[in-house]
Amino acid sequence: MAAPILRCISRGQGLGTLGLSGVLPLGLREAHSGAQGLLAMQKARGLFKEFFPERGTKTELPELFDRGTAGSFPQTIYCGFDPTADSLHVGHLLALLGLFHFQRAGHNVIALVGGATARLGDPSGRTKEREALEAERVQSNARALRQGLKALAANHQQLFANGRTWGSFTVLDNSAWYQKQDVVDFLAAVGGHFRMGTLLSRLSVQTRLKSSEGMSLAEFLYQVLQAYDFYYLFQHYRCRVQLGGSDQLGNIMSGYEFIHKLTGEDVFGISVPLITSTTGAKLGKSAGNAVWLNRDKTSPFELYQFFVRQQDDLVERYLKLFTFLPLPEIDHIMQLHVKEPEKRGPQKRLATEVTKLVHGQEGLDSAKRYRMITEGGVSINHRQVTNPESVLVVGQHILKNGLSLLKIGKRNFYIIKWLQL
Ligand code: YSA
Repeated sequence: MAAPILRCISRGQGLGTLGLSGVLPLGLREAHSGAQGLLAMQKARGLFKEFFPERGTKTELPELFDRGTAGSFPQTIYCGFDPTADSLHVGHLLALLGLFHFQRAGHNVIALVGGATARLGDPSGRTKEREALEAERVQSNARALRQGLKALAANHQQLFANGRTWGSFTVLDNSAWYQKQDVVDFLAAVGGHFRMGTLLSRLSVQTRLKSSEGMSLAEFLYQVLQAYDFYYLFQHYRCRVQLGGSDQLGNIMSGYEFIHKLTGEDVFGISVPLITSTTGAKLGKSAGNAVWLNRDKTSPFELYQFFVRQQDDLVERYLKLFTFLPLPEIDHIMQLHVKEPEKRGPQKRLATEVTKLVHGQEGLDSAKRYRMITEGGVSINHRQVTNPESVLVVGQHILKNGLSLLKIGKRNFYIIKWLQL
């Protein structure tokens, strides 16, 4: 690495005075006026679960994000995603939504692809070691994840920004700073700042050490790399907050301790709750129950169906977590649901909002077309077609005279004339 590994900002040097300039744009005033700040609002939605370190979360952390208090605006927040597969999934989406909320409030966010960390495998929340991934595989997965993150951020901007000024969305890959890293230099500079007792005390490590399989050194060192990333982003991007699922808290704490030791500065961690399946397993690749965001792996229709099938007891929570709908509107949707539960209004709204965010209007339209077919809303030549993938058969769907009679819904009839058969 060309840059020095540790560039120490002297203890006590404040980062809290980056300057509050300009007038609050209208969109932000709308979103953040009133007594409730950004963090309190997201806590009320159930999106932000834990804040770290405890002692800073009553005053310092909220003040970082709310204009007019501490005066350090905008902040930079990051969340990491390891490319262990070639697509993001619904669990990742929740962490990404956490970043989007900060971006909407005018802060700069970084989605960090773990092109280096994925080679080691994060032991957090795992009972078994990850299958080792070859470098080329990780590289191509990382490329796919970077694309996926950028596409989602672009959809988000296009669908919701409405000319408002938001913070930036930057995609980075930690292989950029580990690729040329000399291992001896790294261990000599960084290793001395970590205490074995603290590293060993992490739940992720304890769980694995107690398992029959034990834990590899590569996995054990994972938290050191994630801690160093936080430090790197703190130094280069003034990033003071790391966001992640609850399973990431141990790794985030390691980053906090490392940065605090070196610089005397406080940084913070925020967690989002883990989305689980009906059996309680964390939704993701490891449990084999991932709902992917890449349409080649999970089609827009399947994504829509995943959300439309959610039970009544979860749907309100998911509307708060996975959509940007204001809380009063969600209340209203739920009140209507009590009167007409058979319409599954909240489920349809949830599925619509998420599918549109992930796949855009075109993806949502395609999901709805598929849904209409599978629900028996389409017939060709008076025969219902319920498989959207079914092939048009000459003589059955296309009559000898080159015509088809298409019926969509109850009232829409079309005569199709095929020019070439
Ligand atoms: C983080 C920071 C770094 O500097 C470097 C790498 C990382 C990646 C991190 N250690 C990790 O392995 N994350 S992950 O790829 O497994 O998931 C990405 C994010 O989505 C994490 O914050 C994770 O907690 C979250 N996530 C995954 N499945 C989830 C979920 N959040 C909610 N519900 C789920 N089912």
